[in-house]
Amino acid sequence: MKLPFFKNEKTKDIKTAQLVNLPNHVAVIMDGNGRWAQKRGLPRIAGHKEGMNTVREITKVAAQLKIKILTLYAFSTENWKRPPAEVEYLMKIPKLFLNNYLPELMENNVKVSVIGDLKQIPPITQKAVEHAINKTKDNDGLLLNFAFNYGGRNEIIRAIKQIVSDINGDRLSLDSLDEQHFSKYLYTNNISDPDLLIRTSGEQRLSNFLLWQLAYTEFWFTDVLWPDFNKTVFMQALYDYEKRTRRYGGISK
Ligand code: V0D
Repeated sequence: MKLPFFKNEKTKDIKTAQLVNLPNHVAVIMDGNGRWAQKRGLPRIAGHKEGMNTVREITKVAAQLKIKILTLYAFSTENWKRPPAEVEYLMKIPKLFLNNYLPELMENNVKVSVIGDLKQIPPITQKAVEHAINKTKDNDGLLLNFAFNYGGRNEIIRAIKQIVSDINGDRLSLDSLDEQHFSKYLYTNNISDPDLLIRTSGEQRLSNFLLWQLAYTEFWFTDVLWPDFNKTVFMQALYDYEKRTRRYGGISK
């Protein structure tokens, strides 16, 4: 892979000066954890565990770069179809992650949030997530937003049900419903749409992620598996984003 931006540069230092057009909101489909493990003859869950370290690293980089929002696709509504042992392990990850990294998230002024249906996940996991949301609620740095038990179509149906209920209860008039108002009924209410979507591991599809919100988003794909994703690859995505948006910046902004 070519990395022109980093030619002769120390990649350990983040050079914000060169990134003049940073995305506000980056969304990531963290794919390739199982494949990473299988390539090494390890069980898939070893890949999920390794993927946690990448979440930690990318969160730190995003916070330092002063990116405003990082939305990570952690578990989709379709992921329940995986083998029960794998689902069981995945459900333990948020608590494991937060037990290890909540102090570091606090140090980096990171605010944790979740989009998706938390009601269906094990109570122990729910409690750990709610604790983290509460503990970090006054932080005003990076918003680290996990899509957890999230599905884009489900989110839209849920919004429509709420809208119909509000119309029937005279809390909303049908005439006042427009795109801006509709988006208030989505999980991402108050969160701006992603500027950049990254998907790792070579697949190039949305997999039911943020269907409404990605309407105008720049997409960036890499063959790198999520456990191998790092600061250098992330910076490459940001560099490519800058190149693309700068080309149209004159007329679009
Ligand atoms: C596994 C790679 C952090 C993708 C990353 C069950 C698959 C590691 C969280 C997390 C997962 C979620 C909520 C929260 C704090 C942390 C996470 C899942 C999977 C879904 F409040 N990593 N991570 N959640 N993986």
